[in-house]
Amino acid sequence: MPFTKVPEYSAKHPKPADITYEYGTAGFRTIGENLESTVFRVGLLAALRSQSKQGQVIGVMITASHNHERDNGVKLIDPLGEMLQQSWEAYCSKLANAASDADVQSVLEEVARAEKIDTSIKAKVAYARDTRPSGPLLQGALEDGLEALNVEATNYGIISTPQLHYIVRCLNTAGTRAAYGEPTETGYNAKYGSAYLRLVEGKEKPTTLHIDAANGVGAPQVRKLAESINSPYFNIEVHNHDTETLGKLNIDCGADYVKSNQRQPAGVTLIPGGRYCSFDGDADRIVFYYADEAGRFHLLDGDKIATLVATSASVQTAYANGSSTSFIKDSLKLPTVFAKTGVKHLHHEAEKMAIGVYFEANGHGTVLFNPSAVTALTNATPTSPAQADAIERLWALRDLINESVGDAMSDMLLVETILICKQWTLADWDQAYTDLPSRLLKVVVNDRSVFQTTNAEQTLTSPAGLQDVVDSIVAKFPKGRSFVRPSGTEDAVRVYAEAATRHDCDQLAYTVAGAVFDKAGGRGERPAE
Ligand code: G16
Repeated sequence: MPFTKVPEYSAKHPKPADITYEYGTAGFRTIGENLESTVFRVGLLAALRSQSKQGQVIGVMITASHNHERDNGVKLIDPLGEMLQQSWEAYCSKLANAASDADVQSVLEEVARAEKIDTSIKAKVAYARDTRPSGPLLQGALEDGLEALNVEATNYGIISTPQLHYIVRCLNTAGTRAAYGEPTETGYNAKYGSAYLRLVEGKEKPTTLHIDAANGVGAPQVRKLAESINSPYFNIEVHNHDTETLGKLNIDCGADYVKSNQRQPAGVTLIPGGRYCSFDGDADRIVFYYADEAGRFHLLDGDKIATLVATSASVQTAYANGSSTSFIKDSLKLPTVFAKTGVKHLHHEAEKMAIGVYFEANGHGTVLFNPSAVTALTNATPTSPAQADAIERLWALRDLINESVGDAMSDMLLVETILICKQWTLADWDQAYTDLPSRLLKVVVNDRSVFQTTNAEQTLTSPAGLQDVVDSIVAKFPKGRSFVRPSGTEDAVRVYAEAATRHDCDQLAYTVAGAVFDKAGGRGERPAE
């Protein structure tokens, strides 16, 4: 029997009795030291997932991305580098919560039966982790899970999340017409670096780009990318690059900090005219920013990136600033649709479009070329040198984009390319439309699972009556919009608000957050301005 060794291995990684795990927005996320049994079990499920895909390589990434350093997480990556098929998320949660070692074996048998898996197929898994201190322990647990099912496993070390997505896609497309590139760090740098140079060489050179790497894995990786590009067209200075000192990851820096606090990260002094961006802890998000002549901070977030990149269509979440949505619809005259928070939801919507641009306001996103667009490009016969050049540039653009997932480094090169081609400063880019003031708050409650939503997470269906309260508060503020949803990566409820003025927006956000706190079991400090 294929699973007979499982209970013995499982006994080395016992599940804490009092914790219930859930495969959330981006896999499992919680305090790192509580994740050992879960990561072990994800290793087991990765094997089955690979077998269900006839032995294609499945990725396992150990990271908690933008979350606190004490947290960690784990997620599965499907063969084309996309997020795990959603119907398998329930298996993940069920396996993670199996009470005994024997139950772990039974759940695996159940999944194998339900999915009609041929367990004689050799399973293959590629795995990596970020720089978190709990990473080595969790990696050990994962390796036990892989060993228990005799998986052919490859460790890609400490790399960014999007690099692992890229590698998985490369491994599974090697030798086919859809070959994506060399499945190595060097191959990644060569592919994106050379596409970038194909697009920008000959244009005016950009000034230095200052990168806040959140003291995470993006710091060493972006330096290697720069070494590979080795050109005055990519002149960077990396800040917050300390991946050694404990307690620094994502603290007062990184894309999430900059977006949430609407201010520059610690360790970076903004000089008017300077160009700045921030990655998050595993380099799958990016936001840009600058200071104007008066020293005022200006943020260019995922919405601004989407509008810069939008050429065909774009997908947003409820967090998208109302101004960006009107700009895409009314000025660019492009369709825009809304999806639930989580790259996994946006990705599927964008796949339906010929060229789909999707970005979350927090800086997660990418561009997808669907097969019809690729075929059209392949069959295009240029009738002039200008057309031939345009076609070549579209191919280079496709090579520049990490289609498997949102990727801070590839998105950074994409934005740089557009700015260089347009000869735009960050301030020029910012002129396209003015964001409505917005605010994102966190409320800690006794039980966030009572929060349920509909309408792409913009309307609460539970707790009963709370949406009416939110609506009545919103109605008092010109251009007011607010919604409440449970986080899928942190133990908190998120409150988003926007309104015509900064003062109104803050009042709206704190009033809604206060109502959530009072009516739905708030814990700790009541949110206040
Ligand atoms: C993850 C997801 C994102 C999501 C974010 C916050 O980001 O990949 O799609 O927007 O969590 O999700 P939530 O509001 O449900 O906590 P990351 O950068 O942590 O991987």
